[in-house]
Amino acid sequence: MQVQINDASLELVQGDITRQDVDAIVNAANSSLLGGGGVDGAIHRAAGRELLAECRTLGGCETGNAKITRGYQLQARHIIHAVGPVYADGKHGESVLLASAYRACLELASQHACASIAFPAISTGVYGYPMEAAARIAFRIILDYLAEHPEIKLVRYVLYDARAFQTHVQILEELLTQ
Ligand code: AR6
Repeated sequence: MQVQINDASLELVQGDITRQDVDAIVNAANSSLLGGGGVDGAIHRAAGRELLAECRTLGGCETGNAKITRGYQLQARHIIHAVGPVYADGKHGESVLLASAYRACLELASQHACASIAFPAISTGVYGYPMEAAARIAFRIILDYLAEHPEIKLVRYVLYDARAFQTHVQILEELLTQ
């Protein structure tokens, strides 16, 4: 699925974030920035050991924020390590923190001249954020940002499995018809 916002595209694809040929890919990291499972593990494996060495110099990252590194063995020039919230019950500021993590990634992409960026569904795996709610927040932030920042030409949202992909298509269609 592809949506046009001025000169930019928002694409939804099913696939593996580590294999995206974009300027920057986003990692769903934890606040240590020293690796983990899920997307984080896959990115560290694909980028190689130099990534961990650079991450060790960053001093971690607070929830709702993001930090950028080189992409090493990835096709992507940069990796933006975002720390989404652990979902408790929706009453602990999770939505604000998730929105803030997405916005921080987009701002870093702008600052580092990344015209194309690929996101995974941050916080929807180990961190337990309900997928529909997370998708609404992610798309709202991305669509608003693209409308105001012509330097970003492509946002690709990468869903790992068919069910997640279908859910996201449905949510984006809903948002666009509101
Ligand atoms: N490409 C795209 N999406 C993926 C991939 C992939 N290769 N692998 C998994 N997903 P998660 P979180 C999907 O758990 O919830 C780590 O240990 C997955 O199906 O990677 O933010 C970190 O170190 C899910 O929908 O990230 C943290 O400790 C989504 O990506 C913690 O997990 C995110 O799942 C972060 O948890």
